Amino acid sequence: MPAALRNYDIPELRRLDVAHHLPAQADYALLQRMGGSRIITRSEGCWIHDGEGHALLDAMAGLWCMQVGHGREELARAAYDQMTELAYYNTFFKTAAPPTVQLAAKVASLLGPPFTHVFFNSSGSEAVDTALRMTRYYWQAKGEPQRTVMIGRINGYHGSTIGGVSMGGMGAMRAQGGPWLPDIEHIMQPYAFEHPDEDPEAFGLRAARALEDRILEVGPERVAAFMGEPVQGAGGVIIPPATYWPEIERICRKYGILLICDEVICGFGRLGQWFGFQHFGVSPDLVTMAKGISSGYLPMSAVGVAGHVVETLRAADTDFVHGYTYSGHPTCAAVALQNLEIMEREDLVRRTREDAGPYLAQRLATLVDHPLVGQVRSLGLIGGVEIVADKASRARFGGKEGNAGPIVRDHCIADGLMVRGIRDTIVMSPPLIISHAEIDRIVEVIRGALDAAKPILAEKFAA
Ligand code: PXG
Repeated sequence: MPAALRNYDIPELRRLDVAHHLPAQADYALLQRMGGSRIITRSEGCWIHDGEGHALLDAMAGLWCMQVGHGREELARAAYDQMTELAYYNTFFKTAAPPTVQLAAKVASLLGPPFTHVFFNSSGSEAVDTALRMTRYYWQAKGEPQRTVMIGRINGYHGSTIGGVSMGGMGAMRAQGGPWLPDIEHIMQPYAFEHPDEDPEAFGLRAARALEDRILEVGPERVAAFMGEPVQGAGGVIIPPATYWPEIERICRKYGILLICDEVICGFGRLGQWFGFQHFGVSPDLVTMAKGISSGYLPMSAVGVAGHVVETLRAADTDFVHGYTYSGHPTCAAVALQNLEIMEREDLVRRTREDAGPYLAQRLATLVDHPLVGQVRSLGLIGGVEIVADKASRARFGGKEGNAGPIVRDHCIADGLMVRGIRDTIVMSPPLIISHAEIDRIVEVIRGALDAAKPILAEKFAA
């Protein structure tokens, strides 16, 4: 805790917010009508506090990122110590700082074989751009420069840069502008809930085979890589059937294309293993990661690179002309190292797998009797509650996607629970330190919000 809590002039801050600040992903007219953003002033553990005295249980861990929770003095100290010794230096001049090199070795060891190396950036979007550029460079170095086609998925999220939106399959983002990068294809997502008549395992295979169909359509000699999140996060917490990833891997190997797992959300314990690919039992060639690597205390991201890819880059014998001012930032690296140290000391990955994750699943399961709940799903500490108008037919409110989530979410937030409403799903991704009592609270608030929203939804979307 800071020595003394600062006193803020909240009305003035909200006025300045409207007058001068354009926040991320917002409806600026709506924000103006609301009189500005909610000002969050302090936090500890799994809780955030706003300037008007409300406490909210942070079931989103910031933005899917604060594995060790809020208020860790050790991380502040790691930043202070590094800043006073060497706050910043670059990695362009054949130079590197101690924590940068140590973090690379640490992340490579957590990834395990065949991973040997790591390329650093600051954000998840930058990691995705690095993976795209490295993939192209790799195929050039291999003497197959015609392999430029990347394959992603509908509702995949890979960031907000032009590269990230191009690779991603988010309809609302892609509707704003374009043209996006050429040579990027999108296949169906493994969203079993939408295919109730199919056996989930058979559906998983069918969804994966959409990759093979697309490779054959495009021409296998033109395909560079497939990129996917082990569990689609921002796409609504879509957990694929167990058959899906092994089949994706088999297809990538059959056609010799690179497999890229975007672990920006799934990495660093979220699914109960250090990385999501470890849970699903596959072995990618590149892994993008961010968020949990530093628990969001400072911006840090990375691309894990398998040894055989590194060998190809080395054989190219030219500069990989890519990098950012802040690639391998020493202070961010020092904080990330300390964050991983805390995660290991507190055994947070095992705790997620064996204790908190199963407890969340068990508690979410108590919601299935609710008339609005079509499905609950979770893996480790990521979860979703899918809202339906009719349980038997799985019909959605208003007959199409996206009407119910935000309404139920607003009730949750009003009752002190920060969750997201993605289309018709309430999603959560709490800090890995969350207690059983806090998990109970999440489920209790969601039930209350569903009860409160039921008549509103029924009236608004009356047939
Ligand atoms: N890949 C994945 C899988 C992500 O979830 C990014 C890349 C991009 O990371 P940066 O650090 O550039 O934001 C993400 C980020 C949401 C939401 O709507 C999700 C993310 C970011 C912002 C909002 O749930 N994920």
